[in-house]
Amino acid sequence: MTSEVSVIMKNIKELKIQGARRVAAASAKAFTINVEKSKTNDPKLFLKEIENMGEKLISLRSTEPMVRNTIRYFISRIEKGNTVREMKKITKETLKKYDKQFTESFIKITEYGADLIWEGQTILTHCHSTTVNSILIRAHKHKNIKVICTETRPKYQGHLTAKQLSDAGVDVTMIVDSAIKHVMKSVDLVIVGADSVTAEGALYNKIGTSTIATVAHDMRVPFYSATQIYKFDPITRFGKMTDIEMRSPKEILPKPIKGVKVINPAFDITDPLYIRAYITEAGIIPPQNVANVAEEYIKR
Ligand code: RUB
Repeated sequence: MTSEVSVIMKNIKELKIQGARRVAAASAKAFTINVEKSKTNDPKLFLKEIENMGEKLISLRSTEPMVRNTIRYFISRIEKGNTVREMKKITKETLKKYDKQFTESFIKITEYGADLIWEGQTILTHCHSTTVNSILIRAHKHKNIKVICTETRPKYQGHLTAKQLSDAGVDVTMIVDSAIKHVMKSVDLVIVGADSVTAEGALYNKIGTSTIATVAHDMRVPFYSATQIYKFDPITRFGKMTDIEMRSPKEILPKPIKGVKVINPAFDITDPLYIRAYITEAGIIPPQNVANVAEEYIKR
C-alpha cells in the first residue's frame, strides 16, 4: 500500500474525509492508485490483491454502501480483462466514467432539490451532507431562504455545514440536536443527506435523523432525503441489513466517568413512513419505488 493510500484510509477512519459521497470518491481514488501500483503480472493474484484492498476500504465505514457499490463497479469491469495490463487500462477508463456519473448525478440532484424549495421557506438540515449543502446554496441563489442546522453531536459536522452555508451568504441558524422539536414549528421542509437506502425505502443517515423525521411527521412538515442512486444497498433486497457503525466512546466522553458505559452509534434508520420522497438524479422518488428505480438506473 502506498503512503498516499494509507493517508486517505486514515483520513476516512478519522472523519477528516466524511459524508458518503466524499468517502466513496476518496475510496475510488485509493483503490485506483493501488491498482496502478500493483507489481504483479499474474491476473489471478492481481484480482485477489485488489479484492483485498476493496474489502479494507469498505470496512473503514461500515454504513456506506456507496463505497461497496463503487468497489463492485470497478471490480466487475476489471474482471473482464485477460492480462494485468488490460485490467489496468480498464481501471483507468472506469474511473473516467465513474467521475463523470458522480459529477452529473450531483448536478441533477442539486437542481431537483433546489426546485422543491419555495421563496421564503425555512429548511432544516442535519449533519454535513455535500449534496444537501449544494441544494441549499443553489436555492439561495434564486430565492430568499433560511436554514436551520443542528450542531450534530458528537463530532459537530453541523459546524462545517453552517460555515459553508454562511460563506455562501445563506441565512443560517444553528441549534443543539435536542432543540429539534422546539424549532420545528418554524420549519417548512426538512432535507437531509443519506448514507444508505434500503429495498423498503428506509434511510440510514447520521444518528438523530430518525428523531427529526418523527418530529417532522408529527408536525406535518415534509421530510426529504437527497441521495445518489449509488447509495441504494442491494444486499437489503435479500433481508440483510446494512451494519450500523459503532464509534469510539471517547468521541462522547473523552475522559471516562467511572462506572458509566457509553454507546456511540454513528447512524440510525428512518422508517419509510416518515419520508415524503428521495431527491435523486433520477428524479423525486417516493420511498416505495426507490429499489426498482435504483436497479433500473444502475443497469443503464
Ligand atoms: C455524514 C452523513 C451525511 C451523509 C450524506 O455522516 O450522515 O448526511 O453521509 O452526505 P459522517 P453526502 O459525518 O459520519 O460521515 O451527501 O455528502 O454524501
